[in-house]
Amino acid sequence: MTRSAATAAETEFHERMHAAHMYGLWELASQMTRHPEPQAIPYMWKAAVLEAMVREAGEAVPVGEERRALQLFNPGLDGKWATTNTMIAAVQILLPGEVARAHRHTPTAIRFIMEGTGAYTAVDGERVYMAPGDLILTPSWAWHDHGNETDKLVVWMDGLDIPLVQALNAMFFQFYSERQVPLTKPTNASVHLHGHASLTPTWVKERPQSSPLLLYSWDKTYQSLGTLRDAAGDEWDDLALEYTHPQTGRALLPTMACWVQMIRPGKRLKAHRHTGSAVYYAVQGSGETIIDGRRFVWERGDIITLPSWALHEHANRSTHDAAILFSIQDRPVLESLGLYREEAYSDNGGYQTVTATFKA
Ligand code: GTQ
Ligand code: FE2
Repeated sequence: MTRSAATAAETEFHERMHAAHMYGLWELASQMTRHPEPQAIPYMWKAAVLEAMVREAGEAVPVGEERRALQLFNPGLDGKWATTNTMIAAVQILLPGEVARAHRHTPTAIRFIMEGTGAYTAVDGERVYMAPGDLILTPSWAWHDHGNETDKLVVWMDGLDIPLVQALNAMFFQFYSERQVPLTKPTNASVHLHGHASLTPTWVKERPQSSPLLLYSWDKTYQSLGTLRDAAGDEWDDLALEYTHPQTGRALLPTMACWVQMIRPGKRLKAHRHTGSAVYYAVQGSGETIIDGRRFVWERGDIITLPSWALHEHANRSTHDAAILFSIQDRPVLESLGLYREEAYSDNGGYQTVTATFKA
């Protein structure tokens, strides 16, 4: 048999095999990558763009059935509803007097308040009031609506595990029969019950997978960061604190962890990489994060997405002011599946060589 005849026979066999919905492993070997090769890319949404766009949405789009939330699409993910492979981040605005209709869904949500004081999210009949820097949880399948009875707009970042829930074919969504869920608990009830550092009420027998504490106030968070100002910190993340489930000490949510980290003035942290993706929100100060050799210069209000296994290192650009990053991470998923791995970067004293600077 000639070489071209063999190739023709081979080609014909492959065509018939594909038509029968089969592929040879020899055709797929390139997908068994030596390490993760995410399709999501590192990207940054600048505060000025986010703020202008979300305000414009406030004028152009009424708050109808759906929430007025701008979903941050990762440019590497071909129009998929995703900021990382597992999570979506969004920026939501609620104008004075508005209510976002009550609903529930299996994706879990967090809100990190960017601007405005005194609006609320009601979660399963409990109103949780917002102030800048507060972290508010909406566990999977909990009824929720948002309301703003103040005379100023409120803006927050949403973080949800929507792409993960979609990949698992576990999406459920319902509107509530009325616009808002009747209140059945006092305001901030979860804070009164569970918001006592290291003191957990013994009579509460439920151990929900998501934290029963729905509000982590900026006051307490900032105070903790301040108290730790002279602590050792971490070589890669400096003063990084994980928000914890008050009963178990574990991640806040089964699918997402939340961190807040202070990078002290003048600090340049070392590079590392790990499985799992993250979305950062710059709460305060200014700094830079080098991701796979590219410099992302950030300031207050910017949002940055970090794909799995990307090398990254953070630095504070100021020598006198602290910089603070809030982040959501899918690490609990990787950990519970035995897929979490991390690796310190050891070349060049632990610092990457910068080859480019990010521009949107
Ligand atoms: O505010 O409940 O960005 O259900 C996406 C889905 C926000 C919300 C989002 C949601 C919400
Ligand atoms: Fe929702």
